[in-house]
Amino acid sequence: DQSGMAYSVGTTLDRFIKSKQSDFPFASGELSQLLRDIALAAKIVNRETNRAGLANIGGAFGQTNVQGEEQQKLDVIANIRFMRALSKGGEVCAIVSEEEDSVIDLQNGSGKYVVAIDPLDGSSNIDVNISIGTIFSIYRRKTPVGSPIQEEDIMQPGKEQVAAGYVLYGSSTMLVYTTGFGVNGFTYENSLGEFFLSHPAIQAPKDGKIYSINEGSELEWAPGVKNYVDYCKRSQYSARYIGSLVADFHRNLLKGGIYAYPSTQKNPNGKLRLLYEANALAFIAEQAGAKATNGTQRILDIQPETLHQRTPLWIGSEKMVNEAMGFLSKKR
Ligand code: AHM
Ligand code: MG
Repeated sequence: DQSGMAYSVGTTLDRFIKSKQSDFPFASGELSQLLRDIALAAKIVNRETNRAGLANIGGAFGQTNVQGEEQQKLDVIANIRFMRALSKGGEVCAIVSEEEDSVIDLQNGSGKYVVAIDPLDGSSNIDVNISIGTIFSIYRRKTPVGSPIQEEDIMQPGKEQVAAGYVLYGSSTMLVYTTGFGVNGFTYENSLGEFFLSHPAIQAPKDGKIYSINEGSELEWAPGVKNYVDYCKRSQYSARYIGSLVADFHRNLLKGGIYAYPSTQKNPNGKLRLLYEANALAFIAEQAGAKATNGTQRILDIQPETLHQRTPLWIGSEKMVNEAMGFLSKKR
């Protein structure tokens, strides 16, 4: 519960996480530690993204790594940073990453948590200095701690998440997360190297006037999708599409809006990944009073079947998502 807690805007992330420990009276503090590990990796990735444009002239700035190797791509670097933070921290037993073909079983005898992560999402924006993001989901493993990881530990529906969040590397860097007690946002203060609580208890507007969809795919859409987008135009909504899911989602969460990556003829399941893209944002959306569906089913109820499975995604202000579903369900 948010009420009566001794924190205010200006609280650091560390202090906030500590103050929230009482949300989990019987917990050992491992989830809190895991969130701090993720925040630390986020700071490192933030540093790397900030100097990304210097990569080519990196040598001159001493940016080639100690082995003298060439600069790696930012998404690979981000994956390495998060993998390292998650595996060294000790709380995690297995990781699913967009950058890894299979599950990473850390063979950690004490880790309780499974993490699904997209270390750096928005690949088309990485090289051109446009906002990108990290998305993460945290689950408690189902089988006993210390035993080998099983499918049921990994293939959990989104409603089983114990925490989820994203980092937005934008005009400023933010970390937004939930542990199922509302959503809180933190802004990174570069010179102090700290995240500060800047957006406490985020509530998404119930309705909005922004729609975010890649209209380049219009010819591939089902009639319902086209009809809904036409409705958005008749209603004189604003089209806003960055092409970075975190950034598009974050804007709509704060301002009111809908993001859609629908099924198309070519890709009946759309493009986005259930385990490390849709689920985390769906959890955050619901915690902020917004909504997320694949067009027929609540995202958080979907039982995953494969690691990298895709799902259509309609996410954002409740009224807008409901309206969109109205159009999708009509035959023509
Ligand atoms: P990625 O994982 O390769 O970065 O792809 C995911 C991204 C999302 O951030 C974004 O919403 C979407 O792909 C944009 O796709 P498109 O360019 O097809 O509109
Ligand atoms: Mg991605």
